Amino acid sequence: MRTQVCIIGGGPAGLLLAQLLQRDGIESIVLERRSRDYVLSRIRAGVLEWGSVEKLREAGVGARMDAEGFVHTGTYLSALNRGFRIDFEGLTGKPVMVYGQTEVTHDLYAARDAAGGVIIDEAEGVHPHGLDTEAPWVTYHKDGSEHRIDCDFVAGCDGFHGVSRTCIPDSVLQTFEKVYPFGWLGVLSETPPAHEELIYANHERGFALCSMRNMKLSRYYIQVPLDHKVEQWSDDAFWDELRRRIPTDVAESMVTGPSIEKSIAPLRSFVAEPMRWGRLFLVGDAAHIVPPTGAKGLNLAVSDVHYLHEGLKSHYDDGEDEGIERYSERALARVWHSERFSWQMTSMMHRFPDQGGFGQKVQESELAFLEMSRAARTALAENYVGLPF
Ligand code: RFL
Ligand code: PHB
Repeated sequence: MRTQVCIIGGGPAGLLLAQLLQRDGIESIVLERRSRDYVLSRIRAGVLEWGSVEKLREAGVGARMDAEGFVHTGTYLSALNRGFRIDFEGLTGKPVMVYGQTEVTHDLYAARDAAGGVIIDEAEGVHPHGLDTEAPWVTYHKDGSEHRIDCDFVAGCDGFHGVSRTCIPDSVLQTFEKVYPFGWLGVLSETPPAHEELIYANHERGFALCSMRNMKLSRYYIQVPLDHKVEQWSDDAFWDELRRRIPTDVAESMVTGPSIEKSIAPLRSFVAEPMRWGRLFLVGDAAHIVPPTGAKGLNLAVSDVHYLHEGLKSHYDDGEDEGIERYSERALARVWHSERFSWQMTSMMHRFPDQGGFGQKVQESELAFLEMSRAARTALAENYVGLPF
């Protein structure tokens, strides 16, 4: 088989890239390790920056998002069981969209199917070759035999645990990492959201987040120690702990019910540089991870796709390679802004094992300053709604 761009990974980054390329007449094949059911059942991000909303519309996958997503013009931060609002729209002129990553992925698969896009799922042992030549190829196993795809470029959209990043020689690849000493225990429940906007809560017992998917489906998270297991958290224990950490008025009126999903995710900051080696481009979580506190992971995948799409389009349309040569530099500049913001939100909102009473007071003071200072709120809002691509 031959294609122009071989895309490893059928998550949001890989599918969106395939969709945008096809609209410009550039062929691609997506190789995904998992089954489609597995990919479509993963519950992950919930918040889209406005730039991501516009990119999804440009890719022709905005219709259901526009009909079913929720435009949020602000969010709440809470300390000492009392919340205050950050007015995104008033401070920056932009809102965000609450629309689950599961739905985005669903819409992308539907669009790829409608356009006749090739997505090979359950592709095992995917491996790129010849990345530092002009004629790379990718091999994989499926249905008991080995297959080969020859291509012009390889897009490594295979997430943090993918194969693509490991193909860049150690002498070239630099990595930067920070692992946080806690995780998020997340619960999805078929209950109305506790509040019409998201609430990020700082509490001396640990962070909590009230989020939502729609008016009948809510998503909550609480900070837990890294050694905790999902099994040790009954639904009742989860709801009790959540109520302790969020604003009192919200806790009192919150509707609880059985969880339909419960999982623990560790928190990490990670960046791999460069994001291009020869004819391989790293895109999304394959190159970087942010802790979820800033809601940036999926949005960074979208901005990487934007830069790569522009670069590949100039290459095929005009024979101009500046875009692909500067892909890594452009993407990384934006990645580091989001890394900084996500680290800062995480540091301000979570309980660290060694922070003590002094650290807690400093966090509460930082939140009080945000409540009091329009300039501080504007800086937060500008980052949250997303810096320009
Ligand atoms: P993905 O989604 O991990 O997709 C990678 C795909 O590659 C496949 N794959 C392979 N395929 C072939 N061969 C191999 N060797 C392969 N290895 C892996 C995988 O099966 C998978 O299908 O990466 P992508 O596309 O870069 O997308 C990134 C986002 O998924 C991620 O950044 C976000 O989910 C992060 N995130 C959030 N981001 C936001 O923007 N806003 C949020 O509100 C938000 N909340 C979250 C989050 C992530 C969370 N978890 C569980 C990590 C909340 C949570 C709890
Ligand atoms: C979510 O709804 O899953 C969500 C929302 C905001 C975040 C992280 C996760 O910052």
